[in-house]
Order: sequence, then C-alpha cells, then structure tokens
Amino acid sequence: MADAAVKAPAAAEEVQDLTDGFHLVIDAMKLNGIHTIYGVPGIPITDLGRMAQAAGIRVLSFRHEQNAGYAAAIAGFLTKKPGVCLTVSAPGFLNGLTALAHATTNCFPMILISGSSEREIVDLQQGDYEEMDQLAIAKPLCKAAYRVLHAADIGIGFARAIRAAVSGRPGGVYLDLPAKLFGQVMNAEAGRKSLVQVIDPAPAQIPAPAAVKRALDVLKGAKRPLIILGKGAAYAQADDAIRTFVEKSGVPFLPMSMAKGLLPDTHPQCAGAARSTVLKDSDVVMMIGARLNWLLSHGKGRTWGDAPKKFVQIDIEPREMDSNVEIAAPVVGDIGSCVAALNEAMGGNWAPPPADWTGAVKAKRDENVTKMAPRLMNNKSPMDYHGALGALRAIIAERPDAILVNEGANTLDLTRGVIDIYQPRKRLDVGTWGVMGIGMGSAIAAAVETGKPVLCIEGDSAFGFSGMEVETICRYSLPICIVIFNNDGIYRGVDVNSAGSDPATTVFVKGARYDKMIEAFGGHGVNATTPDELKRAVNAAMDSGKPTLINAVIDPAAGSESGRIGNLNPQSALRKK
Ligand code: ADP
Ligand code: TZD
Ligand code: MG
Repeated sequence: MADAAVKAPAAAEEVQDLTDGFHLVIDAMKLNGIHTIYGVPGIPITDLGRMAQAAGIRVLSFRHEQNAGYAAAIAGFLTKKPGVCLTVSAPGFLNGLTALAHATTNCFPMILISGSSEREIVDLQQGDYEEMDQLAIAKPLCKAAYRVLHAADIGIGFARAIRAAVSGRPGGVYLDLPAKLFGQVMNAEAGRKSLVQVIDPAPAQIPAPAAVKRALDVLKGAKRPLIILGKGAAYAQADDAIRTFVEKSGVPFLPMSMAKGLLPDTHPQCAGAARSTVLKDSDVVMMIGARLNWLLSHGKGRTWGDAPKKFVQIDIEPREMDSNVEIAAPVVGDIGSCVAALNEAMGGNWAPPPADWTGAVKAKRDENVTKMAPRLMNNKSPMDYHGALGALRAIIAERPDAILVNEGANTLDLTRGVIDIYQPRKRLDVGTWGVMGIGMGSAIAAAVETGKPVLCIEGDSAFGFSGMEVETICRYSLPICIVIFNNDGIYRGVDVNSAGSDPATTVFVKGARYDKMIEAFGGHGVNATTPDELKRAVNAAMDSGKPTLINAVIDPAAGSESGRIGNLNPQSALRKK
C-alpha cells in the first residue's frame, strides 16, 4: 500500500533522512510505552534486539523461547500492557507459541513477535531457511494474528496488535514480521508520521444500570451469599473498589489462586480455608473476574451441593455468561467500572448477610486453620510439605511485598493452601491450564517489572521445565530465590517399575542436588534438610537479593498422585496393581 514511500537505499548524504523497518519497530514500541522485550536472538531478529537495547529498551535474552514467552505473558498480567516476546522463525516461533496460547487461555495481554522467512518462498514451499507459514499456525491459538509486509504499515500493525491484546477480554496476539521488512528503507519523516500512538487502548466498558440493579437485587435476596474473586479481578487493578465492595457487602469471599491477596487471606471475610463449605452451602454466588471452568467444577455437581443456587457474574466478555450454568444476573463490563457502579448503587446502608451464615463460615474456617497449625510446625527431616511450608509461610508474612511464584502438583496445591498472600498480584502460578514450566519466566518478569523480591516454590519436576533459566537469573543478577521441593519425582519419588530395569516413569535421580546447578553460574546454592535450615537460607537470600537456589529435601513418600486433582486421572479397569 505505501510502496511510494519505500525507497531504495539512498546516497550517503541522504541517509539522515531515512529510516528502516528495524527502527520503525523500535519506535512503534517506544511510542506505546513498551520498554521491555523478552526473547531469544537469531536470524532475522538479532540486530533488532541489539538496536532495541541501544535505543533504551530493556531486552532480556533467555535460553528458551517458551520461558521468554511465559515472562511476557505474566508481564502482561502484572502491568495491563502487552508483554512482548521476540523470537526467530519456525522453531523459535513454535517454542514461543505455547506461551502465546497460555496467555490467551489465561486472558493475559501478550504480543509474540516472530521474524519469518520470505513469503514468496514459503508460499511456494520451496524450502527456505526455517520455512513455515507462521501466521496460519498462530491464528487458532491466539486472539488475533497480523502480518506486516511494508515498513510504512509497522505503525498500524503495532497499533492493531496492542489494541487486540488489551481491549475487551485480554489475550495473546501474534505479529509476523518477515525478514525483508526490517531492511526496508523509507523517508524518516513519512515513517514517523506512519506510527500510531494508541489512545485509550483498553476503553472502559460501563455496565448497564439495569444489570447492576439486577445483580444487587439477587445479592440482597441471598441468605448465604458468596463472592468469588478470580484473576480477572486481580488483573483489573481496581483493588480499592473491590475491597470497598466486599467490605460494604459483608459477604464472605473466596479468592481463586491468582486472586489471593486482592484482599489479604487473613481478612475476616476470607473464606479460603472454608472452601468446600462455602461452595456447597451458598445460595447466591457472585463471580468477579472468575470463570466457572474446571477449577470450579463447572458450577455444578457434588462440589456445589444440592441446594439451588443463583449466580451473578461480572465479566468483560459477554459470551462467558451461561457458559456452564445459567447466570441469573450477568453484569458485562470492565471490573473497575462494574464494581464502582455496584458500590454507587448499594448506597450507604447495605444490610449484611445473615449472621448465622457468616458465623458458620467463620467457624469452619477457624476449625480448619486450627487443625492445620500443628502440622505446619513439625520439624521433621527429611521434611514433609507442611513442615517446609510452615517455614516459608512465616517468611511471606514478614515480607508481604515479595512475589510468590508457584508450580508443581503437591508443591502447588499445598503451597496455595498454606501460604497466605497479603497484597494484590503477589501470587503467580500455573494458571488455567495448570501448565508446568511457567516458573523461571514468571519469576524473571516479576522481578524485572516490579523490582520486588521473588520467592519461587517449585516442584522438582516443575522446575525442570525451565531450569536452564537460572543462568538468565544469574546473568541479570535478579533478586530471585528458588526453593525446590525435591521429592525425587513427579508427585512422589517412590514409584517402582514392575517390569524391567528402567526407572519408573514418575521418578528422577534420587538425592539430586539442584543447588549445584546455580553454582555453575555464580549464584548461591544451599541444601536444606530441615524447616529451620530452609527458613534461615530463604531469609538470607531475600535479604541479600542475590540469585539463590535452595534444594529442599522432601520425603519422597510425602506427596499424593496428582496432588489435589487425582480424581481427574482416567481409570483403566485393566491396570495391573
Ligand atoms: P480464575 O482462574 O482466577 O478463576 P479466569 O482466568 O478463569 O480466573 O477468569 C478471568 C475472567 O476475567 C475472564 O473471564 C476474563 O474475561 C475476565 N476479565 C479479565 N480482565 C477483565 C476486566 N478488566 N474486566 C472484566 N473482566 C475481566
Ligand atoms: N507437562 C506440562 C507442560 N504441564 C503439566 N501439567 C504436566 C506436564 C503434567 N504434570 C502435572 O500436572 S504436575 C507435574 C506434571 C509433570 C509435575 C509434578 O511434580 P513436581 O511436584 O515435582 O513438580 P510434586 O510436589 O512432586 O507433586
Ligand atoms: Mg516432585
């Protein structure tokens, strides 16, 4: 389209008046406040990374694109701006694609930018270097996918990518930049004019007053109301309005995993420790930025009990309504606007829920907390999960602004239950898919985007998916402390192969010393065998801010198959015991 503005490389005296694809890409990002790129260099984007760095963009080079992609995804969650991942063509692109799909599934704004091969050769399938029709492959796995063929369209390409990522329900966007684009030269002034600063990229979506009134009417009629806060509510950064709404309503709230800390887990209305009871016994459930997917048993079945329930749902995506069960009061809009409208419409004197309900929730919660307390204080060696988590729980209580990254099976489920979170967006984990491998990418982005200390609690299997990034952590001297719950395997370290000499499928090398891995790169490694040792080592690491990896020796028999979701395993009637 803008071919007229594209010129052949000019004579030396004209060079100052020219720009090219490389510079336009960088200028488009800077103009839109994108100051960080997570990626892996190579043909055709090596120089793009160099030039971006020279132009003041922070470019973090990873060891594998998937981890760079997970970093970009969580950067999007933390900042409400698209996190950018930059990869090379075909294999690098594919490595980044898992993270792009993960971002889309989790409603995190992210842009995967990949260099690609020559269109003419790719389309005739003539076997170019790293040939692949990347745009076609990305399309079904993300919210939107675009390709830019002309330097003059780079500005529009970025504007479209940014808007698609952050407006409405956020998600992943693929931006295909063929190698030839970077070298295209055009008049500098025309280039500058072609760039677009995206105005109001995620416009407020105000809910209809009638929908707000309907929601409050349903809530008012409840005898046993419950509010469920999801990671969409954490993402929205409407923390004060949400807190006001929850406190004004007096309704018990249940935070989904990454919504923990939106209000502190120690808040008197928090029903986290009474989860089964509130799901089963509630009669009205208001979902704020949470979906009734598998994580909430689709809103039906045993988890939810037999008593009839009405659902109120606040979400920016209208099609989310009635996806699993009937929604009695859908409120469609952005959470900030919706919750502000609810607060406004509630007025000054909202009657709290019946005291027998709030009393019953509190009693159940106190009972469960009391039951757990002695287990968290055990000082066994090798440690069990509760002993180790008892030590780590106190550390987060003393450092509420630290960010907790968490993945694994038992390591995930038990950490989620035991470690209280006190501030919004301080818990980052496996998200909607329960994906292993988010650990190091999430930790790096958390440290880079927030400057806060990061504590990773990682299953030994989970860690293995992104473990090579400890070099990246050391290279950038990031304040990250990794604790590996080393139980010699996936779920448990005691499985035995009933036929043959190969190890069982779920076990790893016994007594492995993960702490030695970080020492290879100049980081600090510790082997911890008791909760006291673990606590001391983590405290020292958090004080020093130095990259640290602690191998926490966990009893191989302590875990259970698939942690808390063993029920999702299909059963074979023919399985030999
Ligand atoms: P969780 O796993 O914590 O239950 P989900 O990822 O399932 O959370 O749900 C998040 C929901 O939040 C999605 O349905 C998404 O559309 C919604 N959402 C994300 N951002 C916003 C926002 N700013 N305003 C309203 N809804 C949002
Ligand atoms: N691959 C990917 C990408 N995601 C997954 N979720 C899995 C495989 C399957 N899986 C789980 O769901 S948890 C898990 C795997 C391999 C590892 C559990 O072992 P762990 O934790 O060492 O991380 P625990 O404490 O031993 O249970
Ligand atoms: Mg393990």
